[in-house]
Amino acid sequence: MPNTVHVAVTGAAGAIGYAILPRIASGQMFGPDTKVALHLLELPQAMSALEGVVMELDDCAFPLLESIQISDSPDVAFEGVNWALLIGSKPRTKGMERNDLIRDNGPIFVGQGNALLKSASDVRAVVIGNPCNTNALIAMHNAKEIPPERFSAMTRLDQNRCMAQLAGKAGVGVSSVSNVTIWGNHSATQYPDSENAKINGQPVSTVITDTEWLQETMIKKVQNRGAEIIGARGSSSAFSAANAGIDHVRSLIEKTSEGLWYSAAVPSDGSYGIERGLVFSFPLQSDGKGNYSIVQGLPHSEFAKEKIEKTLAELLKEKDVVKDLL
Ligand code: NAX
Repeated sequence: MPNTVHVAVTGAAGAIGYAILPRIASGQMFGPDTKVALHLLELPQAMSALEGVVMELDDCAFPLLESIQISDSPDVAFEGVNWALLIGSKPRTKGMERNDLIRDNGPIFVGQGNALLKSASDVRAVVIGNPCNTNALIAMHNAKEIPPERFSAMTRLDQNRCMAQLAGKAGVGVSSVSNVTIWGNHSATQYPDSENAKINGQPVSTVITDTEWLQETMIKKVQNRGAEIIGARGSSSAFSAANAGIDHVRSLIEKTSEGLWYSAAVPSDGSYGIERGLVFSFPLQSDGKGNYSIVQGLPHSEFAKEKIEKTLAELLKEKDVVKDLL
């Protein structure tokens, strides 16, 4: 890790941008010994709002914040960045089909993949903008000389949501819950796996014996949590998404403790029979030197296999919808 980390954030004037920027600038993403140079990208019509965000960042007087650049050009914003948090994309509007959203947002990630390739030789890209798995696939395919394993998409919010549900049901603190895996797509087909998860080091099923709750209620709750929050708040998850973004990057950087894992969507290496190259959420462990590996050998019940097949089928369909962009 260089002494100063250059971090691009796209959609920086949006809701998640507003929640994540102070946390990056205060050192919560890269730690107390690393200075941060922010490279903020927005659409031309949002540059004025972005200037306001920059004023607020200035007014925080964060000791670790070395510099802030803003731009409406990906080539400029991505110049020399070490990390690119690709948050900006068009939100899904009422009545819009998922395929239309995929087609609408896909071109953004063609352009940003090209720009990363051109401007950033040592970059790790994290896609948060939805549909994040397929957007990451598009960016990766349009930045072919960047090693694919440097692209990931965020399913950490889903992992955190699942942990909170399990802790609530068991009546324990969330820190007692570990080894939760989100398999597949960041969408309503994702499979939040409690079969391999633990509470205080014990299999979840020995602590929560209500199988129907584990297989139906909890899974649906996690799959539909985003929609539930939109229903209650009138807008989508913002600070919990930003928080998950911090967790995602920290988990990629820091060595994972023995026996634990975290979830993120990364290009498949063929593990668990998932098509090679597809951006699929897996259990991961990091070595603390910038590399991760997919945890091997987790058992899947027939129930789990069926869920994984379903989310895999959705991702293969999404890939087909954008095949001309790859
Ligand atoms: P907002 O609409 O508040 O902000 C998005 C910002 O992106 C806007 O300021 C817009 O001007 C900018 N933008 C759009 N296209 C851009 C482009 N080509 N280049 C640069 N900036 C661009 O949305 P927000 O609530 O911040 O959500 C951002 C994205 O995160 C959405 O796609 C959303 O669906 C997705 N989410 C992903 C989550 C995940 O777990 N992976 C969870 C939260 C969230 O739903």
